[in-house]
Amino acid sequence: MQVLTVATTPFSDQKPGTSGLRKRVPAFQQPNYLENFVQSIFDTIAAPSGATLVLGGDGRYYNREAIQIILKMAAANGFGRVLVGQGGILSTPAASCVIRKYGTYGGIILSASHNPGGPDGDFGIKYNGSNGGPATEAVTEAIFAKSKSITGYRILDAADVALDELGETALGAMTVQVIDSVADYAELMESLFDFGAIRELLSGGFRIKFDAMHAVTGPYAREILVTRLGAPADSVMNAVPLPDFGNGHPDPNLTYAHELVEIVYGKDAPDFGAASDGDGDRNMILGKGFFVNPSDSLALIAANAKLAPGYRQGLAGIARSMPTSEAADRVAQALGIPCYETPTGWKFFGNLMDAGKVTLCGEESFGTGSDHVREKDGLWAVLFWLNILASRRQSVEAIVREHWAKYGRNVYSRHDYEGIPSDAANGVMKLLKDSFESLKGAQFGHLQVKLCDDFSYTDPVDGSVSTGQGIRILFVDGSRIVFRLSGTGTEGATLRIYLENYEPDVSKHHLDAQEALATLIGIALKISELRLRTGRDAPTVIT
Ligand code: VG1
Ligand code: CO
Repeated sequence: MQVLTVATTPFSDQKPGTSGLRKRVPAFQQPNYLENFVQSIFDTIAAPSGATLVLGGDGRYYNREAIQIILKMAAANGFGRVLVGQGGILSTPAASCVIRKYGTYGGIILSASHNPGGPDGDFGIKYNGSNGGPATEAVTEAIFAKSKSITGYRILDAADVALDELGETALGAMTVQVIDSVADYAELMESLFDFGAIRELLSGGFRIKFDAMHAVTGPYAREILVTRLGAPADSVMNAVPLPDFGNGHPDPNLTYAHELVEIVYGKDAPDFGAASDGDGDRNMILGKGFFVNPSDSLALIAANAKLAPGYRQGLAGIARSMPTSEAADRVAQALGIPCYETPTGWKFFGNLMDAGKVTLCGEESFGTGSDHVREKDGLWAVLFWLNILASRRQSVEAIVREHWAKYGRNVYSRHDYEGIPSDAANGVMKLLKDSFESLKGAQFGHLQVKLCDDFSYTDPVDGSVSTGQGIRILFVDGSRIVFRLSGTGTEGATLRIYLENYEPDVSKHHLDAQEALATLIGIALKISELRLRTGRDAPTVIT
């Protein structure tokens, strides 16, 4: 078998976004497109000869083809071994778990997460370091810089490797080891949560429904919820991963997981509902006819953490992304532990976890996780909730309402305007930045603006600075409006508006979030001229 050095020229559009490089499948299918990016990763990380790499993806269209290319390139670039999930499948948190467990030189994860898949859908790739977490901003920037000057890549001229049977195959001087996609992850979950108590809860008639959305978590949920915890088989729906996710949009929110939402709000609803996204790192939690806001979920897990065996010793600290509500901050304060505010994206949590500064992390975008891996983890959050429910034996809604009564309620919502023209989105952001001076001190009814800025973050561990992370309009009473452009979309721009207001008064906790946030929503629309500039009169998704 021969190592080929293939001459190539750079593509100008390989800048990774919030979570790796995401593009339409046809973009990745261009000759040399994937190869250039992979070689840029390998050149940047400079793994020692003979190093081990983890490789897997969420099973979306082009997963198998991409894995074959990357395996042959890894062999040609001096890796000694690659651990590949069976059939090329590894959820994002499982990949993180495997990297950590076997101490590999990081891994490559193929996923466009919650974005739709299929021949015209999205594909994505990212590198995670040896701590199991997404590459830091510095590494990401270095990969991008390499991609702009690349002149060639190395690939082994070899036949495809069989990926459906467990075991080892030689690929040149490298070994490809096909591993069980679920086993290591399931074992880790069993070490963190009280499976005995959850089994008892489930055998006592507590009914659950988990929607895998035809994405990667199907096999994980079956093994853990059905086989190990004894839930009836029909507790897991859409459990077979499909390359196009059954034409769905594997994003676990109230809009795209409507099939589950209808069940949970319908007649004969189960006691607990949950869903995960394309690559298994997100989670949506529902009770009987009740939606748990992801920011509240983080706070609740923090407040109840000691109920789970893996967290009995307590939490070192909590971190949340800036747009995530401050509900977790209140719990941290009560527990006497620090709470960090980072930019959006899991890569900012890695340093804090590695330094032992935080145990739990979360984002408003249905992302929750802990230092058991270095990614957010959908099924982990589901199991944490089941552990809490098994201990407390109350309904989901009762637990949330009790939490609000104790800490006050951080009323929260996110409005997404998806697929708007980039010019219009940039215009809104520019208008807001140009308005900082005039907005400061401005009065809107009973609300007064205290401060406006474009969020910037200094990493407390390595001192690196990340600027331009979202426009914040902060009010004197603690309410907030945040405007951000998405870094994960592949078409046009997605503008996100995050709204938050603190309500200590229990008698107002019954209010619907949209109702309670109506004034802030009005202010956000007014100061951004959003309707005028985008022609949209309603958000695409409301969370
Ligand atoms: C979105 C979310 C962000 C999350 C990111 C990756 O990013 O808002 O919180 O970390 O997706 O999640 P953006 O830039 O589109 O707002 V995943 O599940 O796509 O890896
Ligand atoms: Co995801």
